[in-house]
Amino acid sequence: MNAMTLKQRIRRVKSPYSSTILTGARPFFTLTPMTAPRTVLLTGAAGGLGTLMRELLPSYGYRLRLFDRLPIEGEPDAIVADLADKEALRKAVHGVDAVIHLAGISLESTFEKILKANIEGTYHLYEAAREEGVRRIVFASSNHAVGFTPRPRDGSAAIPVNTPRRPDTFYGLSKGFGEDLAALYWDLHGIETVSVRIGSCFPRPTSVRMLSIWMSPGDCARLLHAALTAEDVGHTVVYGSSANTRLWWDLSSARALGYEPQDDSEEYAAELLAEQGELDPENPEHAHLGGAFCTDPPVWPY
Ligand code: NAI
Ligand code: 15L
Repeated sequence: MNAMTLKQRIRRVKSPYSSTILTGARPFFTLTPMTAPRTVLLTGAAGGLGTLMRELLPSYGYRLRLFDRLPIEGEPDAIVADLADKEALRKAVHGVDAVIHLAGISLESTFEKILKANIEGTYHLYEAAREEGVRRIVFASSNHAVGFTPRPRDGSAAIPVNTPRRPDTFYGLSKGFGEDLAALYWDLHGIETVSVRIGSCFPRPTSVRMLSIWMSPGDCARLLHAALTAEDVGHTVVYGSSANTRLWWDLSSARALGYEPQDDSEEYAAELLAEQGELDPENPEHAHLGGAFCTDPPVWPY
């Protein structure tokens, strides 16, 4: 447990854009309410998950500001910029209540590309948030931060959220970096983050492995909403998935935020098992959480 109280942390953060003054002597050290963020920056808005969330999150009352290096059809106000562009990021976070950070390379790539987009890019985002007084970030981490963890076999315990990191790729390594950056910005600057180790979030699961880690788009929106609105999260790491019958990990830290998953991949099980068969424990692609990311090179389907 950290020694400093939440209020003490908040006092240390310079935010010229909010109005509640906590300390008379230092008018720019302020508290921005975190329980009901309205304007949320969605980075990676042009991507697969960004597109799904653009459809679902507005029904929770959020006004989304969109950011991606690619333009988005029908969204002339979206900010088209790279995470390397610090000035664009600073403008993008100006005045928002929270950020959902999805932008980045979402699969394995070269170290140099991962370094630019996922490591430096995430650092630039946190720096912009610090400079502009943003109080809450939801970071899209990944199961690949712990991808070399052996998958639970029948009867063995679910993987806890504090399992040691075992990245399966440079990509997974960058997600571990993002989680640690989030912890640092909480401890040092009082910026709260929920790091969501997403399993596989697609309209439907497409592999037997995904039956254990799938998160339906509806459940993803529910989890992001919980991560944006839960009180006093500090830095919290959660797994992101639906309430799958074959779940491999422990969802309790996500549930503690108020997340109540509604979906279960089991409705796709018969079809996928008939197509692909049961996972074979002798096959290295099937032995670990990260699936084929644990092979060199990683191959589809994951
Ligand atoms: P995606 O690849 O479809 O979308 C990523 C978006 O980020 C793209 O629109 C891309 O243009 C943008 N982007 C990449 N580099 C950028 C840069 N340097 N500057 C600005 N924009 C940049 O990926 P997807 O599936 O939508 O995933 C979103 C996030 O969630 C990623 O961070 C990914 O690692 C994470 N995630 C996704 C999972 C999933 O099942 N979809 C599972 C685990 C993690
Ligand atoms: C991820 O981290 C990827 O971004 C996504 O495309 C899927 O491959 C997912 O993991 C997975 O493990 O299925």
